[in-house]
Amino acid sequence: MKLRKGSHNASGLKFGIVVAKFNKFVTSKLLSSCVEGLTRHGVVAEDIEVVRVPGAFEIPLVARTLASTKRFDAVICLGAVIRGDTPHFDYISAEASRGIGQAALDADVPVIFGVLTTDTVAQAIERAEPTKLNRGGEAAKSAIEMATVMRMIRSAEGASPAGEAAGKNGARTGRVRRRAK
Ligand code: INI
Repeated sequence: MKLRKGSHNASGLKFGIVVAKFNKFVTSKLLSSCVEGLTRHGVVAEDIEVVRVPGAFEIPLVARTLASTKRFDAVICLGAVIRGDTPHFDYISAEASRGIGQAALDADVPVIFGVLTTDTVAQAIERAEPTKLNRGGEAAKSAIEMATVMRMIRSAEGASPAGEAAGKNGARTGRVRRRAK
């Protein structure tokens, strides 16, 4: 049996982040924790590209476009949808989650769902707080894990026992070279 899992060594990896401006008092915290999480694991600032969009509803298109460029090892989506008195919440959160999942499948690149969907403002703040649940940092970790495991399972090196020993945790050594079409 072979067990494959991603690592937390992200040096040399590139990430795109799509962040919604709506509920910025929450999403700005998600963004700073996410960037902090990436850099803590070895990502340099030049390898992070942030795109701001109006709200969570707009995230999927930009996420898919970024991911389709193949310039990134993973794309991270950050937003905060907070329930109000109308069904608006349901439409936006459903479209954001469906579209973000679809973006990953369409582009064949990990796209991480870091969009909070909460009943109250207090719940959103709690989940964005760096010292508490910190979903921005969690999204960064998931992105690194997915980026490294995807490299590993795609690389010929990583797929052989010899490569497993040589290519540490699917980081740079396991890079996939895409053939020109
Ligand atoms: N966008 C959010 O990101 N969070 C919300 O809570 C929200 N609410 O509640 O309305 C929200 N609405 C804006 C939406 O995402 C679009 O930007 C807008 O509908 C324009 O397409």
